[in-house]
Parts: sequence; C-alpha cells; structure tokens
Amino acid sequence: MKKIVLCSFLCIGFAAGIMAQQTKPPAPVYPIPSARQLAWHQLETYAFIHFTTNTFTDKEWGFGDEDPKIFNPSKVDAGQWAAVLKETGFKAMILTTKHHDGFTLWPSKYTEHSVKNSPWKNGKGDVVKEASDAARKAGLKFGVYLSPWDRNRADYGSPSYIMYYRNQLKELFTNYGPIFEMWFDGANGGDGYYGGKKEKRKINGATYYDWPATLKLVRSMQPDVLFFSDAGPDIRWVGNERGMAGETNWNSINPDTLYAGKAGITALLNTGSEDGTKWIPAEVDVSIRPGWFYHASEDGKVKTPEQLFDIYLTSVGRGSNLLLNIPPDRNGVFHPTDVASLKGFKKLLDERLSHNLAKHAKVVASNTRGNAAAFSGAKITDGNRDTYWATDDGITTADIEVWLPAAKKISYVLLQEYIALGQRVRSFVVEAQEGGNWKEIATGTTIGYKRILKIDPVVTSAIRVRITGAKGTPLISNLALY
Ligand code: FUL
Repeated sequence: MKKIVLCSFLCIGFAAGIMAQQTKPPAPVYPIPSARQLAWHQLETYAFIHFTTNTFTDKEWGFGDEDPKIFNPSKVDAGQWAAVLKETGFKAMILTTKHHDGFTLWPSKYTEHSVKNSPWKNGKGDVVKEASDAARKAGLKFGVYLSPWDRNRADYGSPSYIMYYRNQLKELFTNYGPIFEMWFDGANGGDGYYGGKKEKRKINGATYYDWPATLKLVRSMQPDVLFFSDAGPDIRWVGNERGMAGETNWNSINPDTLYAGKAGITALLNTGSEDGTKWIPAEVDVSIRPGWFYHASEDGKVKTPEQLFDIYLTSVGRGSNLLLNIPPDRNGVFHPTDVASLKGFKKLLDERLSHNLAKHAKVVASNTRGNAAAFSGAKITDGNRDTYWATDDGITTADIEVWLPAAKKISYVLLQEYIALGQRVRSFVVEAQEGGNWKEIATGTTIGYKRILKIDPVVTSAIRVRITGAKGTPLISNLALY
C-alpha cells in the first residue's frame, strides 16, 4: 500500500514536472512594448513642472518679448519640489526647460533670452541643474520639455532654427545626467515676437522639424530616452488635458499618418487602435490648477484630493500614466495649497487602494495553460508582476474566480495584463457572489497595464472576472480587491 502511495506521488510529481517543462509561454501578440516602455509603464505617476517668465508676467503663453530681468524668484527650492513629489508617491519630474516664449531656464550659450540675463543669482543660476540634481537626490527620474515653437527667435520658421533647437538639445542631453523622457508638443506656429518682427508665422508641422533626424541625434547622446509627442514615437498624447484616458485604451496605434500638432486626431489618440501596428501608450497630462503656470488668481482653484483621485482613476486606472503639473510660484516653490492637495491625494490612495483583500486568496480558473502551475490562476494573487495566469492557445474567453476567506466589502477591482507579451483583452465582465449566484457588478473593455474599476460597494466572499473577448489567450498578472 505504502509503495503504491509513494509511486503515485512520485508519478504525479514526475508527470507534472514534464507538463511544466512542456508548457511553453504563450507567443507574443504584437505589437509589444520595448524594455524602456515597459519600465515607463511601471512609473504610473509623475509630475510636470511649468516654470518660466510666465510665472512673473502672469501669462500662459509668453509672446517672446519678455525682459529676462522679469525672471526673479526670491529663491528656487527644487529640493522642496522633489521632497513633496517623493513623499506623495511621484516617480519623476519633467521640467519646462523652454516654453513657447523661448526663455531658457538654463544658461544656454545659443541665446540671450535666458536665465543667464536675469537677476536671479546674478545671472549665474541654472534651474535645469538645480531641478535635475534635486530629482536624482530624491530618487526621482528627470525629464525635459523643450518647446519646438519659439516665439522669441528671429529665425523661427527657417532651417537655421532647427540647428538652434538641436544645439539646445545637445546642451540638455550632455550636461544634466540621464533624462528619461523628452516632451515636445504640437502647439506650433502663430504670432510671436520673432526677434522684433511681431508677425504670424506658419510652419508645416509634418516636415519643418525633420523629427527623425532630431530624435536620432538625441538617442545618440542618450539611448534610453523616451520621446513623447502627439505621435510618439515612444509615448503618445492622450488627446485632452482634462485627465481622461479612453475607457477603451489600446497601447497600440498606427503612427503612419500622425505627427505632433496634426488636427483631428484627438479621438484616435484617446483610445488608440486595437489593430495598431506600433506600441505607443498614452500619457495623461493635466494641471493641478486651471492653468499650466502659477497665477495667484488661481490659488482658490487648486484641484482637491478627491478631484486628483478621480483623475488617477481615469488615467492610471485606465492603463495610462499620469503626468500631473504642479507649477512653482513666484518664490520658486510649490504653493502650500498645492502641497496640501497632493498630500490629501496620497492619503486617499493609501486609504482606498493599498490594502489588497485578494492577496494570496484562493483562485479557480476555467482554463489553465497546459494545466501547469507556472500559468495557474494563483499567479494573479501572488503579488508578483512577472507571473501571470494564462489559458491554452486558442482559448480567448475564460473565467477566473477569487475566493476570500470571509465576506468583505469591495469598492474597487484592479486588473493588470502581462503586457510584455502584448495587450490582449478587449472586453470583460466582473461579477460578485451573492447567495450562491453570480451577479454582474461591472463591465469593461480594455485592461492593459492597469485597470481600476470603481464599483458600487458590495459585500461578497468571491469575485469572478469573465474575459469575454481577447486578441489572443488572455494573460492576467494581477487582480486586486479593495
Ligand atoms: C501645450 C502648451 O501649449 C501648454 O502651454 C502646456 O505647456 C501644455 C503641457 O502643452 O501644448
């Protein structure tokens, strides 16, 4: 008898071993993210810092004729920016090194419209240096915004300006350490000072900048940088500045006809396309205030912690990253109201989305790839983002149940796909166990890197997710309940 038990034990173990060996990971469903895009997804939340002469002229778009002397903060405390961001969960900061007015926050040797001609630190100051140093010291990544549109330059619109823009990139990308993201936007051309001409200039957004050559130059200096613009190539604009990614949000899109500033593409940018050929995920940029720059008149209009939490749900909670702008005031620091809001926002995140009730909960899946432990349902509650539940090839609809040790009140359901092998899920249903029956509590379309559903609170001992449509075998790396 003992022998039989021992044998069957060994045999089962042996068979399982063979099966595990034989069960290959699913093939990718293309497009898939690059390693640097994958690392970018994991940042989730980071900050924009809009700071320049506009802070002192009370404008949003400087004309380019500002006297550099107007830039005169009583101090610039980038250490405060970094400390607040770190404390409130942000992973990086992106600084407007030059906005549309052309004023450079670093002492560029290619222009006089610069901090070097301001009274701040007797013209010896360098905001880019202070910000990049402070970010790195706090363990935050650092990125730059360099406006392609320059309302100060006399030669804006002619080929020599492109050389000027590239020279500035050389300064930024060789003097300030690693830059994780370069941000350039589509606000291009229009009226400006232009060296005194004060006229309207129009450029051809599709051809003028010759972006491929510019990006190649930047990559030759820093191969790991990610480029953000309407059209990517690494990260795309989400199509609005209200903090809203599409409820359907594909990381894929066809970039062939996109370019920064092209009209009529905002809806497409918001959702991406299921059949897109390139992985270009959306980034949600939105300001904590109505404007991007600091205006004392907006001190009473700072977004509340609740508003920031809602934005978190419609950005990170829809598979995007959140780039939240916090503009330093005329003292060169974040305003106390903004700081209080950020702290309140972090508190809400901690209260509402940090205690995962599904951690190590029992999971039952309708199908498991090769019946292998490596792809079992348990992988969605193991707290490891590198493991995932997978189904057999050809199975694109499947159910997964999560059973809690006792009934709990659930208000949020969080799902994550294992996107390293491509985004797959196009529709799903969430159900709660109620008196022996499953009751639908939410439906969704895409999941992507992360999907957070706010539901009407329900007290239940089990949740079932039914994947009702997918581009390939669904790969779910995480399910959390709060
Ligand atoms: C836009 C700019 O025109 C705004 O001033 C702001 O910098 C925003 C983030 O990008 O294109």
